[in-house]
Amino acid sequence: MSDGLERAAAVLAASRRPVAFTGAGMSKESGIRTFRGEDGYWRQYRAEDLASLEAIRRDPRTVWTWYSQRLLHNESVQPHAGYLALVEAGEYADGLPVITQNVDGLHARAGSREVVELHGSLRSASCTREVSRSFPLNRELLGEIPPRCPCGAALRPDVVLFGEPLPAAPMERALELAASCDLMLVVGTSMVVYPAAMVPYRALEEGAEVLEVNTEPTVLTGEPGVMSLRGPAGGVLPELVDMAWRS
Ligand code: BV8
Repeated sequence: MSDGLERAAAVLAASRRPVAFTGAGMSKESGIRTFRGEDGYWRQYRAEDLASLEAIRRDPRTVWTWYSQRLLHNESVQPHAGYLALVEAGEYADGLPVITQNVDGLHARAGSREVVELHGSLRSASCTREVSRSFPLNRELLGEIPPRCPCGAALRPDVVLFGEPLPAAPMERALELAASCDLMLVVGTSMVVYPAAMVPYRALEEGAEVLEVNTEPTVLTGEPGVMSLRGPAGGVLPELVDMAWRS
C-alpha cells in the first residue's frame, strides 16, 4: 500500500521540524548490502555469529574478515541522490537532523549537519582489553586480521554489537529529536532491531506524523499517523523533495 507522493510532499513542505531515521536500506543504492534483504549479510551468517562480542572472542578472524570486507568496500561507495535530497531538505527545513542505525558514515559524507549514529561507526576500533584505547579503523590497521592493540589484545570495531547496550548520548538525542519533531521520515529499515526501533514509535506517541520510505511494507505500514511511499530511497527521496519545494 503506498500513499500519494503529492500528499507526502505537501506534509513535508508544511513540516517545521522534520527528522530522518534510517536503516540499511538507505545505503542499498550506494552498493552496500542490507542485513536482512534477499542479498543481505545475514543470509549467509546469523547476526550472533558475526556482530557480537562473544563472536569476536570466539572467532575474531571470521568477524574481522567480515568487517574488513565492509570497511574496504565502504571506501569505494558514494552517497546516492537520496542522501543529497535529505541534505537539500535540511536547507529548507530546520537542518533535518538524521538518526541512523548505519555504520557506513554516508550521511555525514553527503553533508547532513547533524547525524546521530545509534550503532556506532566503522571509523575506529578499540582494544578489547584496554577499552578506552581506540584507533582509526583504516586499511593500514587491517594489515593484520584480527588487528591487534600494541598491548597484544585483539581490537573490536566501534560499532554496537548484538547484546551490547547502545551508547547513552546518541539514544537520548534520538529520543529527544523524536519527541520534538513534527514529521519523521523513516527510510530503509525493517524495524526489527531494538532499542533503535523505539525511535519512530516515540515520534508517533508525541504526535508527529511518520512518512515511511521502503521497498517493502513493515510493521509501521498502515499504522495510524503513518504514510507509506513504496519505492527505493534513491528514487523516492529526490522526487519527494523536488515536489515539496521545487515544483
Ligand atoms: C541490546 C551494528 C541490551 C553492527 C547492529 C538476544 C540477545 C541479545 C539481544 C537481543 C536478543 N534478542 C533480541 C535482542 C535485542 C537485539 C535485537 O534487537 N535483535 C533483533 C535481531 C531481534 N538488540 C541488541 O542486541 C541491541 N542491544 O539490546 O542490548 C542490553 C542493555 C543493557 C546492557 C546489556 C545489553 C544492539 C543492537 C545493535 C546491533 N548492531 N549494527 C554492524 O552494523 O555490523 S544492528 C544492524 O541491524 C544494523 O545496524 C542495521 O542497520 C540494523 C537494523 O537493520 P535495518 O537497518 O533495518 O536493515 P535490514 O536489512 O533489517 O532492513 C533493510 C530495510 O530496507 C528493509 O525493510 C528493506 O525492505 C528496505 N530496503 C531495501 N532496499 C531499499 C530499502 N528501502 C528503501 N530503499 C531501498 N533501496
